[in-house]
Amino acid sequence: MQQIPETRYFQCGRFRFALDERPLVMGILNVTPDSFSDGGQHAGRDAAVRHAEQMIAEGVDIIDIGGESSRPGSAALPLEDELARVIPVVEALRDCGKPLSIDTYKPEVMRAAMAAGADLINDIWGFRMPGAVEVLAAPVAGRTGLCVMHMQRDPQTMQEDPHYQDVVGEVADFLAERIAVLRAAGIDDARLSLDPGFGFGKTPDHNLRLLGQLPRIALEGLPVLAGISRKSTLGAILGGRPPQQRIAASIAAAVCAVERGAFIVRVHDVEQTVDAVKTWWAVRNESVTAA
Ligand code: 8Y7
Repeated sequence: MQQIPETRYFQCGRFRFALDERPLVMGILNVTPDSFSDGGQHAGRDAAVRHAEQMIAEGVDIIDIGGESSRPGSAALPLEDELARVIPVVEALRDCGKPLSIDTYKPEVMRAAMAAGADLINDIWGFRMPGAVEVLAAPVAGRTGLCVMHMQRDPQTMQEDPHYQDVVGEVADFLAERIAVLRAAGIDDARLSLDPGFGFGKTPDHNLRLLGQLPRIALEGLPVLAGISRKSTLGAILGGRPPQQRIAASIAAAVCAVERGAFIVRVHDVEQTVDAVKTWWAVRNESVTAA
């Protein structure tokens, strides 16, 4: 008897994505502080909602909401400030029809965001902060998805001479260890996605080796998220070009990632990336119909 291959899924809170369908585009939504002096009391929230609506019109699949900058050298944001920035945006976008991801490593923000309607927790610390695994394993987390990212050291120091014997092997080993911890806590594989963490404690050559060998990161067939958009490796390739002039490079890198099996690409330039991923998908299927 012929075996029908089982379709696998990424469960992202209220949403479920088949892993054999078109790769997803995650749009980056940075929430800046509310300002009293210029735009009014809820300027940060209102600007974020407008940006989200624009990304939805451009075909975004997942919206990644972040209150704290993770850029190299950036400082940590106090808990109360992060909550005040992020939670009103989750509440405002809850019924926008797209899954909401929260970029945070703080268990208190994770818990509040899930209560407000978040579908996915994107943790650059890979759920290593005390209490993070427990929050995601608790019954209230339901089917909330997780993105488990690799980072060497911390955002303040990660770009000071990053070093590996075998970057791809070490990142894969780290992710395997985190998967084991999350499974042991009772978190279902369908909720997990993996991310090598481009730029988080890596040189441009480390990042390019990880991108080139991305299939080695797809442990156990779990979906891989790749975030390369406008990152400094692209600036290095382009002879020191600033972030706003790295758009074509970002789209090329996103296509390289999906070609190597990434299921989610995290990007600033949603419209262009959706077009590129749809085109890649049509070529892969040798048909326009599925796109
Ligand atoms: C990533 C990320 C950032 C990434 C995941 C930037 C929050 C830096 N990069 N999350 N966050 N993967 N999962 O330039 O690569 O966007 S912040």
